[in-house]
Amino acid sequence: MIGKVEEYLLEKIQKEGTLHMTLVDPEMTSPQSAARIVQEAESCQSAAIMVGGSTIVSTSRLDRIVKAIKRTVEIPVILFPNNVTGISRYADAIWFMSLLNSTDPYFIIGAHVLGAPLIKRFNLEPIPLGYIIVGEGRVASVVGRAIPIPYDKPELTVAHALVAEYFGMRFVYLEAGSGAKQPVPPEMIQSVKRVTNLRLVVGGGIKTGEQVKQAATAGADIIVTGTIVEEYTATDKIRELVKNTKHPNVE
Ligand code: 1GP
Repeated sequence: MIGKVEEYLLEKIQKEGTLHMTLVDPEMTSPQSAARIVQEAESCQSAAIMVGGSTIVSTSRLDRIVKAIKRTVEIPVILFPNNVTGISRYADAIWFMSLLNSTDPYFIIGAHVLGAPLIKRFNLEPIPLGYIIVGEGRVASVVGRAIPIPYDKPELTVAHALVAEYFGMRFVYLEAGSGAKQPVPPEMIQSVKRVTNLRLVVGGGIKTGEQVKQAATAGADIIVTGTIVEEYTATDKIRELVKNTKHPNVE
């Protein structure tokens, strides 16, 4: 069943075209600076806040950060879990994500079996998502034991995305890895967009308005940036990123 947050995202994509989401990594920030970043993100029209990071183990720290974010902004807060420790009762929704190119069943289905009852108990909205690590992969691929798909093999990424679609997932995420030197290439985004009907999320290494524009033009429905807003005083940067989600096909 489609919940409130997913409904909000789908409507917003329909109306506005590509969206921007701001990712907060609880290990890289304090509750105070998370609050500052998300306030700026909301004022720059970032569509939602994602909270997660590859190596989170402290759920109490995660809870503190999510609470601080919820106190500060109205836009939805969506968990981006690396493991069962990435679940917080204070968020609105959770990407219920399977790492499709992991070599370890734990990251494909195992953590999910452990986490699902908790998600139910906390009344979090699960949004089903196929997660595919490509290119450099970075820490996400080490932690998730994935074999990243090389950038020159878009057909393999398409095959994984089709699996997500046939399994009934509604979103697919092409992840280059946080801090990747080269974001997901537009050709790979295009290939996936052409073949599947899924909403397409793209992230990892996106730092400039130009890169946002390229990903949006290639067909990304949601563009996620994390590292860049930790490095800068966020407002100008986020404004630049959000502005460039609007590509020529969209008013
Ligand atoms: C990581 O795709 C996200 O999971 C964001 O990456 O930190 O490089 O923006 P960055």
